[in-house]
Amino acid sequence: MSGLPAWDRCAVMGVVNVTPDSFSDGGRWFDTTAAVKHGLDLVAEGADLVDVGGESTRPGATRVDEAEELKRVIPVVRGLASEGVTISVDTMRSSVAERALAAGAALVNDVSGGLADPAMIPVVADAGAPFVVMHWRGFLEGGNIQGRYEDVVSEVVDELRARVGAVLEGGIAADRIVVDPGLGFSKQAEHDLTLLAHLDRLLDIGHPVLVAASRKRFLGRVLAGPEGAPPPARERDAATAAVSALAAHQGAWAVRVHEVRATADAVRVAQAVEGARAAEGAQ
Ligand code: PMM
Repeated sequence: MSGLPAWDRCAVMGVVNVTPDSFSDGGRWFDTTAAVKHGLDLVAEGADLVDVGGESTRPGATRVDEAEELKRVIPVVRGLASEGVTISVDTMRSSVAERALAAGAALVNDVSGGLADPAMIPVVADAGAPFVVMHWRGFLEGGNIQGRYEDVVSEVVDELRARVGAVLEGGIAADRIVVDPGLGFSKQAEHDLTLLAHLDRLLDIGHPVLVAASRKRFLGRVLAGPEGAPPPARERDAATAAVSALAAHQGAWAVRVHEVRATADAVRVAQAVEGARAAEGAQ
């Protein structure tokens, strides 16, 4: 396999969290059969690939041990792969990535960008698999939850460039690297919004960009307004689809979402608008 899976528009990555405690959908798909069925439903709704994860990354979450993560993730990857689904595995552990790739996963999505486990980059390099490098400043505990920036866009871009350098040095081919601003990871709502306003700067890094805004806190803040209480995570799907349209319009490679249908429509609309622009240019 060379490069990344290719689509003719921004891809839709549907999320299957096989966890009892993920912040937006924890517990709902915490069983192999239910998780595989959910992944297939997401594909039927328009997902191009499915991101399977067995560890919650929400602030203050305790890490699951390796055996438990393997037990959650691998059967779901196997089940979806046997149905021909393109799968990414959302893990910070090299052992889980390695087993998931052997079970049929097509790419590795590591929210730590290879920082949490030094064996991650060699494992992905050996497998020749694509790798998502997310911007990460460490586990979400204490002062790390909020994140401090003088200039969030420049700092995230510089830190991502440094990680991409390390990943390349570790032997992962340039055409298999995706970057991700890590919305909500050591970032406050205004940081997330500023990053979305400057996706062009992330694209300038020179790798496809993944945007994972789905149901995140900053959307709760936007919907709540200055005084109000944020709506619960599951009431943030229309806002998520709005971000999907904006991200697709700006040239994102993929958007990672829990509710696929509205985002599948959003990326199609963005593609149609882009098609109209291209047709005009061709006249
Ligand atoms: N966010 C979450 C999990 N995995 N992967 C990438 N690449 N980027 C993200 O921003 C990201 C991720 C946390 O969200 P969830 O608990 O709702 O799945």
